[in-house]
Amino acid sequence: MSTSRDEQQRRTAEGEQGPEPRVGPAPGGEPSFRPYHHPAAGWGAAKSVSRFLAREGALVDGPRAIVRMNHENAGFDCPGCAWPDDTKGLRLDICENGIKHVTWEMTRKRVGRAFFAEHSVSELSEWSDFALEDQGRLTEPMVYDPGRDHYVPISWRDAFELVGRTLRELDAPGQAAFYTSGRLGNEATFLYQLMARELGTNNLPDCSNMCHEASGRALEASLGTGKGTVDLKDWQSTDALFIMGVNAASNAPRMLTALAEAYRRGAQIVHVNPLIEAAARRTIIPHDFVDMATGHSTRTSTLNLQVRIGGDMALLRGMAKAVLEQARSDPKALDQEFIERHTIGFDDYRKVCEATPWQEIERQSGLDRADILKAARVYRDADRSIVSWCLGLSQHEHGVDTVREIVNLLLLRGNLGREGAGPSPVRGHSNVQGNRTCGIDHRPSAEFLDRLAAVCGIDPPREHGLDTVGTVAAMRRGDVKVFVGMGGNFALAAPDTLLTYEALRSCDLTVQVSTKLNRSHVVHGRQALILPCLGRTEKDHRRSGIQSTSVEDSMSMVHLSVGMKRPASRHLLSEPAIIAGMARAALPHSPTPWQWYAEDYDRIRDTMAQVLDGFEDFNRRVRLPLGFRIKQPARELVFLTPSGKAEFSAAPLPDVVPAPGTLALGTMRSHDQWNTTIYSDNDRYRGIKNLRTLVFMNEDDMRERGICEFGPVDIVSTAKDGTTRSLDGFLAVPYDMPRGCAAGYMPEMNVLVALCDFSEQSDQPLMKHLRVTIAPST
Ligand SMILES: Nc1nc2c(c(=O)[nH]1)N[C@H]1C(S)=C(S)[C@@H](COP(=O)(O)OP(=O)(O)OC[C@H]3O[C@@H](n4cnc5c(=O)[nH]c(N)nc54)[C@H](O)[C@@H]3O)O[C@H]1N2
Ligand SMILES: Nc1nc2c(c(=O)[nH]1)N[C@H]1C(S)=C(S)[C@@H](COP(=O)(O)OP(=O)(O)OC[C@H]3O[C@@H](n4cnc5c(=O)[nH]c(N)nc54)[C@H](O)[C@@H]3O)O[C@H]1N2
Ligand SMILES: [Mo]
Repeated sequence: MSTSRDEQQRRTAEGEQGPEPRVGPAPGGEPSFRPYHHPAAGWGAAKSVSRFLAREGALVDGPRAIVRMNHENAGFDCPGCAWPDDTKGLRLDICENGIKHVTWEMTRKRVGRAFFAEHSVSELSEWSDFALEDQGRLTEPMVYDPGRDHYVPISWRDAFELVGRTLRELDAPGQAAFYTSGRLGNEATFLYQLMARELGTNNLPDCSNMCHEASGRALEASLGTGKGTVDLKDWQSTDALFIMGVNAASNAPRMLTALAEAYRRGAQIVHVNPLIEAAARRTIIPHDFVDMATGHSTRTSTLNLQVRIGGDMALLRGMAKAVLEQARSDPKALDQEFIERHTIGFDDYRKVCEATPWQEIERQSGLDRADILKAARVYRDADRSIVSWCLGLSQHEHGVDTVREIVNLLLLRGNLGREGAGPSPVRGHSNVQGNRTCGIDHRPSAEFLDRLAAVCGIDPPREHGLDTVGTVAAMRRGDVKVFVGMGGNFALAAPDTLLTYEALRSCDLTVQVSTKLNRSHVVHGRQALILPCLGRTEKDHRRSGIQSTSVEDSMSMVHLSVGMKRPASRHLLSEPAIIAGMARAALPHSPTPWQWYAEDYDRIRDTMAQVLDGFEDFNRRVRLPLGFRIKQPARELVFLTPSGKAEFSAAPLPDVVPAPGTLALGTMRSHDQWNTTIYSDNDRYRGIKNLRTLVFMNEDDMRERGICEFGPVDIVSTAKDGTTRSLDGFLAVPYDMPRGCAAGYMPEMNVLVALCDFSEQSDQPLMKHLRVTIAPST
């Protein structure tokens, strides 16, 4: 679909735009809905890739780059998702969405000074998000000129001085916040947190605050580690996989390979999701050339359970209850020895399971007892089980309790610390896990700060800083005056869009370090900078030679990524160089050798090796063929919990059943988007074309409300504080999902997510569980 700029300009000029600019490209045709019956990946994916490459004019650069992606110590890490590289190394382990993502960065289009001279910021703010990003790569630093309402060029030196001066003049360091999006490499991450802490603040909000915060906190509480304990080899040898709350075919497509292999091996694969997503059916693995040629597909599921939104904890409790009931006659149903030696809290957990009536478990999960027993039998019969999950579990009020319930279930049968078993969260951004490991944490531990202080000679602040929600609120109050975004698109990714806009606009200075133009550049503070950086695919040439950066995947593997493409512009700087530039200007008396670090990342790694657990001998180990795996104490059955054991939790079941007349609505991604980056208005696996402003509903819920297919509806969300937010004129699409549930796309629906609606357990915005009413448009 090729609308973008010209069409967009015409529409803008003719005043056709509504008050809110569109997110996706302008419609290229009539919206349509035809359920998709083909296997995931396969030729559908191949066709989509070739169309995309053709549109992006990347036919030459694209394929060559892809061959260099995710290869054993050569080439760059796919900036797509955080799924680990296949340890079999030589296979072309790539996916449709990874290719789109890399090509997106390698586009030949450029946004230079002429572009900014031509278009005022007011004009740009009327453009769709698609059109903004579609202009191509940013090429030089720009500063906002309020008199002319245009971005104008600024030298790197003056840009750093503006940041430095503004930070130096703050009344307190806590008046600045430093956001990270999960693509930032480990070395830049380390420098970034060092800068913030040397300035004197732990205000380090990150995308994780909206993503897997709940998973980290739950695993920390239960197992004394914030991460999963399994790796890809475990996936390749497990007997049963439970895949919960993830749309893998779109968001972690390389998981399809693991699922197909598991199926062929005879493993059981249980999908838990209100929707039956493409990964819960069949796949043709793109790198399996014989299957591609013959059209032979492999099943990727043995059981699908359509829970209600928020009903996962009830299902897990039901499975545990069934296993405990069986253990009365069959002691082998439990791993008694494991429970006695390695865990604490079992008796309380058993009591809470016994005390939770089946009727309540059925009501809260939205599933029949018979179906829950099927899942329990799979779990009971498997010698080794892995439970994997993503946002469908984490972005909820009770996300922490739910992930802890996963661990409870695993502990019952000793599914931890042995091959083929354990918890396996699917992380989002390619280095979001590495960010946390390397210090992006608004609640750092005292041990980490002590080591940082000792090694780096600084006096880091001890009080907790602000997370994402806290930062928006503080900007709005005027308590945070400087916002620095190290990647990402805060304006669109954060909840409560209009309020987040207000918050960013009330800042004295907003700084966005980015590769492409996005909403966060046109929704800005009184002063604003756009600082363009190298992408992961590009050669990073510093004084000591070509640099590499390291990243950590979902399964704790750390490896190097080396860009090989010529940079999009010769004025781009690497992220470490930009951070060093800002830090030097903001901290004139700093003991940290910022420039020296930015010249050679080996020097940063040497310091990291002294500060971070598990990074000993970093420079050598990261250069091993597949990098190295950070030790997971819980995998060795060493639990860094207060009791020194794995801790059962015994939380009561939350009430997630929607009140009469209301629905639970979850926001999610389409197949053709990467968070706030939208590639097209299609969602292939869900059968949608040319439409993003939609809401998926159960057919009976539609009928009851007098809503027909593609009928326009108004959606009103009610927040915890009773305030309401609304979206009008979205089109309803009947979908196979439980009654009482509805779903639609982020970021369009972020307008509905109240800032005050965050989980008490994780502080995560409730992006998967809004309380809404939906009615035909008036
Ligand atoms: N191509 C592509 N890849 C991506 C991304 C992208 O935007 N595009 N984003 C990356 C990022 S940052 C992340 S965090 C991940 C996100 O990966 P996902 O977690 O797959 O992201 P969502 O699209 O939000 O989909 C959530 C899934 O949870 C289901 N769900 C909703 N509510 C519930 C519930 O209550 N229970 C259960 N069991 N399921 C539920 C939805 O039906 C949907 O299948 O993907 C990463 N990878
Ligand atoms: N309603 C709702 N909201 C959500 C979610 C949801 O499920 N529902 N999901 C949440 C989740 S899981 C996440 S992770 C966040 C995502 O939030 P963010 O990470 O803030 O958003 P992205 O869309 O991934 O950021 C895209 C921008 O990153 C910049 N970029 C790309 N590559 C690079 C690079 O190499 N370096 C730098 N410096 N910049 C780069 C580009 O300018 C691009 O426009 O959104 C959250 N928001
Ligand atoms: Mo994420």
